[in-house]
Amino acid sequence: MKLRNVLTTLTMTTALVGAVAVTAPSVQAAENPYERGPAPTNSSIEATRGSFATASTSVSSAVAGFGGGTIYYPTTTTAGTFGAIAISPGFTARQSSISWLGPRLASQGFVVFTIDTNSVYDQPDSRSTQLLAALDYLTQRSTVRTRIDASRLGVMGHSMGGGGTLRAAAQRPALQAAIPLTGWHTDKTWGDVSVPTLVIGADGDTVAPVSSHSSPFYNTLPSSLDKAYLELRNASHFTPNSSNTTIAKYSISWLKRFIDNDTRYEQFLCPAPSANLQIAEYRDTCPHS
Ligand code: 9J3
Ligand code: ZN
Repeated sequence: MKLRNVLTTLTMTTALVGAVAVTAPSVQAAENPYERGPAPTNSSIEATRGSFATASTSVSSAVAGFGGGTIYYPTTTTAGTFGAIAISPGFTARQSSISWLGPRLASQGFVVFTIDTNSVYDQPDSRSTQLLAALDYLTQRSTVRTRIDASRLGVMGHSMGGGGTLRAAAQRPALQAAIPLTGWHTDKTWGDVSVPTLVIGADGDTVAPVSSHSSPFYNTLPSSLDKAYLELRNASHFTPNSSNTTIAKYSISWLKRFIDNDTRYEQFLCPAPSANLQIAEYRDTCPHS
């Protein structure tokens, strides 16, 4: 090679190296455009609030398809759109029974809709229909719709709302995550679910015992699915009705991992946490896809 060509090659190489170094951060960001908030730590997922300031807005019970509710959302408009989650309460209960999850999850970077059902006596499959109606309202008609990425949605619910969560996952495979909390359903077979699902049960639940609800729910979900089973220790059917760090930290990790594709949270899910003072049992299908 002639000297001039060597110099040209060197110059081009230098320019390329420089360009790669300059663009590396944005290339990395482009690998996951859905990542929101700082890199997580065990403290950050256990904290009572995440890094985003939040606000809330009420939705009237006169709305069609469900019983109204409260939308909790990050106030920033410069961090991109957020994934969204609808959460249903259980039999005879109202949104107040699950409202602690609103600011807890929203402050981590999600739009969270805690709903009331049309009737507090509605059964799980009705709660499924209402959760899906609430998500449609959230993304199409709500005042915060422009803040939401409608392709990244999830569902949660307590008890019959957890049964509704499983049904909603079976009915709408486009959902990205589902988390039934001490779920209750007469249907014990969930092989038609293709939505990543974290089943949370309680060892002392006498209303929806894990042996006849959460455990068979988890076991009958496809073995090929990204799924996990978290059995809370020294916990009851009503443990999900007040602030609970174990529920929060694994719910946040699951929602981040599957709604935001945020693999920074994989460290909290795989390998599975061991049984401890808070966890009676944990099962999963790690590693996640
Ligand atoms: O939503 C729930 O708490 C379901 C458990 C229940 O009360 O079932 C009774 C039929
Ligand atoms: Zn079934």
